[in-house]
Amino acid sequence: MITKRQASDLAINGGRPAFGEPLHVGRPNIGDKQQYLRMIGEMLERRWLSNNGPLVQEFETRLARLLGVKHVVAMCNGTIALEIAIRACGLTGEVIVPSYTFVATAHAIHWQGITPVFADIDPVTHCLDPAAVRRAITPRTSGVVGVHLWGQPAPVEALEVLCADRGLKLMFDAAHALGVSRGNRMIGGFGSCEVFSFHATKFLNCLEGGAATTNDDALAETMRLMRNFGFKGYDNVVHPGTNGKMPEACAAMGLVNLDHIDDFIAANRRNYQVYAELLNELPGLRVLPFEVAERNNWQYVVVEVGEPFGVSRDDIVSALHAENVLARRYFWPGCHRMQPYRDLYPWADTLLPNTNAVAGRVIVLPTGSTMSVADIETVCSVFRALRAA
Ligand code: T4K
Repeated sequence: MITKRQASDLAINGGRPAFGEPLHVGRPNIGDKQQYLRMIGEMLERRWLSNNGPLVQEFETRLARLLGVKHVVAMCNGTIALEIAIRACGLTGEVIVPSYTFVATAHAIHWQGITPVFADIDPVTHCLDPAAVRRAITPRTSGVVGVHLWGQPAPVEALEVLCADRGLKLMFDAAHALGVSRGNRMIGGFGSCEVFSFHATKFLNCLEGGAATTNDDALAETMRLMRNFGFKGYDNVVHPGTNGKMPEACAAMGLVNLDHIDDFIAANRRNYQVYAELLNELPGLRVLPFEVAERNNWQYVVVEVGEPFGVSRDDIVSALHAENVLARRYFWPGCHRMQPYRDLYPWADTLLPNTNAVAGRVIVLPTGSTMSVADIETVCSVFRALRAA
């Protein structure tokens, strides 16, 4: 590995790439491989592989304790968990949601035959702007799905007041926000319910996985029925449902990783601090800050590129890719500019100036337990060399 890049040895200028192997944004954290293999061996001995097995139950119990929430309903992934939660909350008609999010948030609404109405974001936090939500309410609006983007809490208090005033349901896509607090309350207990993702690329992964969390007993019961075809006991279907069950092998990975969650957060935090220190000193770059008085998981290193940097966001990303640093332009171009939403709601573009601006200036950089400080210093030296080029 080459430790520092100068302008002349950048790969875009014909130099050798800084890294021999690609550095990924979503490289999985794996707490303890031997422990995982042991648990899989025991699972095979038990011959209980799915359908609310003992590992899923343990995962739900431990997560509920971590989040201080009454119910955790583990599911096969975050997208199905969103779909089930949206149905269980009784959302219909139109639902207000940010466009600046992973497309699964919008798809989960659209997939239920509901119209996602895209509201603009606050350009500083990248989360929903409550004033834009208020403007988007129509007689067909049934609810709001806020997103805690990058693990930064959405403006939960303002959204709670607004939704209570207007008789709307409120839920949150908390895919990025495991281990995060707001006002010293853990994300997981806000709104009617919140939905997490434990995809391989999330800082705590279950291979694939998700969960809906709530303090509402009836809602939890409905979601449990929905995730298992509506079965209540053998041969007794009491509710429409689907297959949203988390397999035991996924829960095993979640349990192993829960044992190491503090190590993952510590690695993310260290990485974040090195990036922030090295990049914030370059004019035109801003590393998205987190609220240090709260609990954070530090899992996304989000850099905004402004004019003074002198090199465009897309040229920086191309230069990083040439060095084998597979930085991402999440969540470009915004859901409203992706199919099917671009054709369904062509007017949305004019209503989302902050979304368009932020989507055009963000780069997400590799972090997680597989990244070393030396790797990060090299990645940052690419930015410095580009400025000098
Ligand atoms: N809501 C929000 C706000 C979300 O961010 C997400 C998911 C969801 C809802 C839905 O939750 P899930 O249904 O996924 O549980 C990825 C993930 O697939 C997606 O889970 C995640 N958000 C999103 C932010 O990122 P891609 O298509 O950009 O990632 P992908 O597959 O290209 O992976 C990123 C990099 O990670 C790759 O370059 C390679 C590396 N990688 C990936 C996997 C899967 C590995 O090194 N090992 C691996 O096993 O969407």
